[in-house]
Amino acid sequence: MTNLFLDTLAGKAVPRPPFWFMRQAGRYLPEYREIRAQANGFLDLCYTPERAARVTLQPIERFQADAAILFSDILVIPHAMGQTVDFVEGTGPKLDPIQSSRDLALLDPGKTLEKLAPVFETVRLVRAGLPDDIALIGFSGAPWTVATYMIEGGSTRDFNTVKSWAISNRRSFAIMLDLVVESTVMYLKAQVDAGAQALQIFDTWASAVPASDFEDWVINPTARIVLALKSHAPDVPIIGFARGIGSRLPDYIHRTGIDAVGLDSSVSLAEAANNIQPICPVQGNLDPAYLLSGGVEMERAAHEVLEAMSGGPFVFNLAHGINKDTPPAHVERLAEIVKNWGLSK
Ligand code: 1CP
Repeated sequence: MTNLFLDTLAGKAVPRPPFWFMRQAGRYLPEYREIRAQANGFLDLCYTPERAARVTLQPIERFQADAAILFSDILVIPHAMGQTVDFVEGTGPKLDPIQSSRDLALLDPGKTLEKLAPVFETVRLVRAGLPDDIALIGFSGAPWTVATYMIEGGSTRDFNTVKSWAISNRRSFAIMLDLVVESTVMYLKAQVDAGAQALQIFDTWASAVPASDFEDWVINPTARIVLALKSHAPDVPIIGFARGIGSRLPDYIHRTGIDAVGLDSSVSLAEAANNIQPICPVQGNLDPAYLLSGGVEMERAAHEVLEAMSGGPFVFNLAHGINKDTPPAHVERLAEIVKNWGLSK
């Protein structure tokens, strides 16, 4: 049975590039909003396997992506370690921020598997509901990105709180990254055991890290997760997505040990084809603003990405998550463009 997504990540030749879209399950879909409204909050949706499995499968039913991504969130890790995490309607995540080594001492990765058991059940339900030619992707946040929420207490624009805390409390910050690594390794291994066939590690805020701390805060924690997963499940490919790191990409790929890399839209197609694709399979990188706009501009931009990247191992995706105001018809049209790619040649 061919599986375009897994074959591509394994470096095999495929008839057309596989595709999926970051945040393909979510608020832009009316069928998502319907299930979301039945849940008692966002975390309740993540922890109710039947509902989480249904929203994972919704984009597959609507536009037949080549991969489904588990419906969960990167912030279930601090939640599983005992931090208070809440998703406030309209304002995003709110956490009781970690401010001292005393707060840190309260975090316990030991309950990760027990607390996240419903997520693993979601993975089993989704895998059972998917045909063999559609892959199931598991995921986590990278330790740096998860730590930004744990210390800032939510989303931030400037990262001043987390960065100054990390700089003034280097030992405590290293301990905190260790705790996140430990919990994340258990979380990802259990996703694989339940049926995830590939993993993506989201380092959405990697660009905020100073070059002098990049090794300690981004490379090393990610490399430790990759190494642990490779000893557990050597054949499960790991995609690293460190947003906005530009010229640091080759170093990030080589030194973390990831199998494939997600690219944001600041990476030009020439740069991707000439300098990144020779290192490993790439995934990306249509800016979601083109998907939001739709029409001929979206078609042209999508064809440009396909044309530039199809010479090597390539998974078509967006440069970051789908905007919540995106018309589902635009997403269906984009899926059609990728599926028809190559047929007319
Ligand atoms: O109420 C809702 O429905 C909330 C919206 C929502 C959704 C649909 C949140 C809250 N999380 C999710 C699901 C989600 N989150 C997925 C699942 C599947 C899919 O992609 O279809 C994934 C992979 C994530 C990952 C995630 N969560 C990231 C990394 C990827 C990215 O988008 O950069 C981050 C940073 C988060 C944190 C988060 N979760 C939710 C919000 C509003 C935020 C904050 C984002 C921010 O700070 O800007």
